Amino acid sequence: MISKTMEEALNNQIRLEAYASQYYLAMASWCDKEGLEGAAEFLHFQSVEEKEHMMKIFHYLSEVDGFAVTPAIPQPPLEFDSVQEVFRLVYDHERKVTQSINDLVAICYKENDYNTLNFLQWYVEEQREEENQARTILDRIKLIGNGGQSLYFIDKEMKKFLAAAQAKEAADAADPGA
Ligand code: OFO
Repeated sequence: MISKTMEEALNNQIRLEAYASQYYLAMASWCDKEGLEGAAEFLHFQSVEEKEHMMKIFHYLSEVDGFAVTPAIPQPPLEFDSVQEVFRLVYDHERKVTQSINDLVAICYKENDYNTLNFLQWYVEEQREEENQARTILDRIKLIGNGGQSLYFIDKEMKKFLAAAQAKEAADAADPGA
């Protein structure tokens, strides 16, 4: 059992997660085109993660007798000015998602929906980590700067961020309650 207000709010979140998945996929493709293999792999991985975030809500809605709406997704941008711009946009988007999760939590209290509140705890934690990760990447890119070999070093760093994200995913899968 879920209220219409909560159902609609969760469907909005489904749309946002789906857009994040497409957005990061478009960024991955641009990075590939620019020869930034490490950044592309990282963004492909993030894109799949966002799809999983979407599906988790999708299944939750079915479980509580709600209706999960398959979202229409607007065309994301396909061209970017620089790898720095890409990760600034990732950071902006993650902050937007965090705000949206916080709004959902506020609705849970208004609706006395403690099931959904409990379900959303995973997202609260995930957003803290994702926002922190995006900010750290952006800081690292700024630190490396715009020198001659900067793109080479940025791309190398991105492979390390990917390895860390993959290790975290493996740890979460091994111990989902942690
Ligand atoms: Fe779905 O966590 Fe990023 O946006």
